[in-house]
Amino acid sequence: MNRCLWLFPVLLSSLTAAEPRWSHLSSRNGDLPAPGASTQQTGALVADLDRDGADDFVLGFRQTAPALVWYRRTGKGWDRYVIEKDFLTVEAGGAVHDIDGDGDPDVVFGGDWQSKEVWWWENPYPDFDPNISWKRHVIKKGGKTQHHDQVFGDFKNTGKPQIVFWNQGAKSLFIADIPADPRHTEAWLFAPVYSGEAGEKGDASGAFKYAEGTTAADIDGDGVVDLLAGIHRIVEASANRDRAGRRLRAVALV
Ligand SMILES: [Ca+2]
Ligand SMILES: [Ca+2]
Ligand SMILES: [Ca+2]
Repeated sequence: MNRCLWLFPVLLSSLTAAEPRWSHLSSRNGDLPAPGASTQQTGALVADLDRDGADDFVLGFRQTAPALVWYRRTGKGWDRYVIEKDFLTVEAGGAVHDIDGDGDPDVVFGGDWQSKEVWWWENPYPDFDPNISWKRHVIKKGGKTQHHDQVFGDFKNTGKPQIVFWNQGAKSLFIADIPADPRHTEAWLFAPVYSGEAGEKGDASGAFKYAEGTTAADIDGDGVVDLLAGIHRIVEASANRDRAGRRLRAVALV
């Protein structure tokens, strides 16, 4: 009993210490620079793009240019850098990975219902200029529209991550290996991980009836990362590999 009594306040104090302290910062108050004129800020991605040990973040837009803005963490606040000065209709989502293997994290975003494209931007580290766009490359062009959510992970257990992205217009979740020379490969080869219904319900009016969401985690603890998407868990390829197509198997969770 004494031991329990002694542990209890220790637990309480550790829980108290772990509670985050939140501060509300707003461009309206001048805490951060305003991103741009678009009133639809679709994508948000956290990553340490300048590799200084402090997380930065990227916002995506789809009404007016610029399409992507990076908020770079500084000692005093945040500096605004334009990653994509042009107008694109960026969808919610975004992913980060060192696609070209040069040591810095590159970023991915997909187009919305008006776009058939998925893109990646080449991080120019360490030569950053707030007003010079990063070089944009095409991962997907053509086919169906809307690409709401992407994730990187070594789902095939090959030793090198792949990208998985939704293509809501195709009712499909696609997987693509990173090409050997991604800087000079426009439009990557991709294959469906899953196609069909994925529990989409839509809103009260019947609109927005599509599945979305992607994340990676080793759900079954076998050491190979699994994919969670929509309401389905997609198990890793190692156990269910099609020798020719490497298609993964979808397992409905609910
Ligand atoms: Ca940083
Ligand atoms: Ca890179
Ligand atoms: Ca697993």
